Amino acid sequence: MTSFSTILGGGHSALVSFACCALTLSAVAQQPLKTLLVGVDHRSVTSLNGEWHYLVDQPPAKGLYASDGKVRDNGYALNTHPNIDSGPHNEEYDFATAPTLKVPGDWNTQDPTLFRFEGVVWYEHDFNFQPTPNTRTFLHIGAANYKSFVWVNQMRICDHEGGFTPFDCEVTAALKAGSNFGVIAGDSTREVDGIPSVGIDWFNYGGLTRDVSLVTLPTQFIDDYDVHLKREGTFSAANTKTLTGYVHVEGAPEGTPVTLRIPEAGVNTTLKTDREGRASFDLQPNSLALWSPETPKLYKVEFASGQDKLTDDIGFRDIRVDGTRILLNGKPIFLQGANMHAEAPYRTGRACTDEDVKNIFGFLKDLNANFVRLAHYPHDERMERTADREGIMVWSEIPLWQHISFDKPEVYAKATSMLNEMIRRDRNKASVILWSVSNETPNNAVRTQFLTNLANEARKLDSSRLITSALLGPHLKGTEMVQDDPLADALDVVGQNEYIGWYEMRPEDADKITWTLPQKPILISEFGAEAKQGVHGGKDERWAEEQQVNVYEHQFVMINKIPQVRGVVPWVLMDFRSPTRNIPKLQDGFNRKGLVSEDGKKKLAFYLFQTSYKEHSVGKAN
Ligand code: GCB
Repeated sequence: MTSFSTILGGGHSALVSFACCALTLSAVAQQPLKTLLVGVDHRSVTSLNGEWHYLVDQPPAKGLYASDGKVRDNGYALNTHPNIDSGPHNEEYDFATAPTLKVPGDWNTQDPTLFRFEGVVWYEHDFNFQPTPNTRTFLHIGAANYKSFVWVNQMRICDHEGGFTPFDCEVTAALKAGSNFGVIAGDSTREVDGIPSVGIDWFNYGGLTRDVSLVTLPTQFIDDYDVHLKREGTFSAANTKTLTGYVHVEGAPEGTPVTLRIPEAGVNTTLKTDREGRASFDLQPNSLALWSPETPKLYKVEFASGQDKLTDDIGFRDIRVDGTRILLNGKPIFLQGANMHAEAPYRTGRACTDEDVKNIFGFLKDLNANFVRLAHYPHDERMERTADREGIMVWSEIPLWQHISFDKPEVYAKATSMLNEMIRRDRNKASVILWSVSNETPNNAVRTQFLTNLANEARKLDSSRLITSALLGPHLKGTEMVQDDPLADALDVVGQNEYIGWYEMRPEDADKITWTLPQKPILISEFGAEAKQGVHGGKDERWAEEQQVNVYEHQFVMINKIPQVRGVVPWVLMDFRSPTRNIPKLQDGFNRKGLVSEDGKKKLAFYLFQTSYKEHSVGKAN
């Protein structure tokens, strides 16, 4: 069997650990597997979404943690029904009569008493299951913030750390015919050595925030694949004739056949797995229509091996840097974008439904955007799927935000795990053009080494995309800005965040500022000002929509003078909840730099961008 560390990289085991000891392994034919199944949303699964009973385990969370900090397998995890009316007295909890939360969904916006709760909440769900011989079943969790501990029928199945990426834990041995139950303890406590660390400018929504399902597969199954346009030294029509990649079949002996078909491109080929279960290929399709924002063409790609089959929708395109230009399919592009947190429009809470994603893309399309930075962590997979279909290019980032413990090897292991999980989930999405390793980190040698290693790790995992990070600073010297952060050397595209006109100086000062920036493509990855929707006033009146417009107008003057700017990404598309935004009546717990309010009302600055993007009046592709 392929070891887990082979599948997801050595660091991953630090994040997802498999609680083998609680299982009766003698009853299990194969070692249970923890993995990350690619394309789960294109498989037929048993959804476990819906109502889950929940119990709050207030700090110090004695239901979950023993006094030595170890996770207890003999507490709430057992889901025993307590003796409430008669002795002997035992643990005082009962899932059966507990209220329910909707999964997927954060707990904060579903129970008013949990609005600001950061800690441990237990989830329990009863479900029916009929095992099928010669299959393996996985519990798929789209994301759970921040740590998860999983039991099925009292057996500890797996743990996971990281709030924004999926994981799959094998439950074959734990399931039985008929009624079953799953118990998941979620701990959203912020930790200094977590990623992110304790200080964040977004709401720390806790819980099972994305889809949960059971995925039943044949004993040998396709768990990972990568199909992309081969990247030649230069881009030309002659150089776009090869698709390259691999299909990985878990549990497959060497020589196992794998069929790869792309009917529309005339591909129908049988590959063979190697000793690792991986079937690599280079193949020549009929001429391909390349994916682009104007023509977001997706092909049906069919994979089959033994009893397993799966069809995905995949686009093919080439993205590269040439000097200070970004080329998509050989053509220089300018990214007209917006930043977005995974905040649900209108209803608030963590975005996780088709409706949330539809609303977000509605704003982007209306803005005439061709690009979105999904800040500051991987979002729901629906976002990339929609971006693929709608022709919106994507920046995807791990939650390595400002200060984290760069000096700790275990934190590096967590970062590589999150990077692995992000890339593995989305490497087949044509819309994703940039992997970001971090946002606004302090400029020092330890940090630079950490992030340079991480950028190289990202390249090793995926050599077909561009690597970026959002840098902060430098501070203004007179009217001059000189960005000399050495981290830029490790990046293909440099993100520059700056808030001239809001956190520093006056809006009109931007007109006179000159920038010295690396000779690489630059994205102005954050800029903006707060405005409360509906507040009107003079152009210098803080919190007025007119002032936000004024800041952006002066920013445009400045940006248009920087030759290597290849994209603008205002902060931020929509107002979002943040624990640090506490000015009553203006912020009320929201960061108000949105072009749209959280209830979907457009501010004046939205229309400024809409027009500028329509007329392509900010920035140049060349
Ligand atoms: C930043 C951060 C972002 C904040 C934003 C702000 O530089 O990258 O996460 O939310 O500024 O509004 O201050």
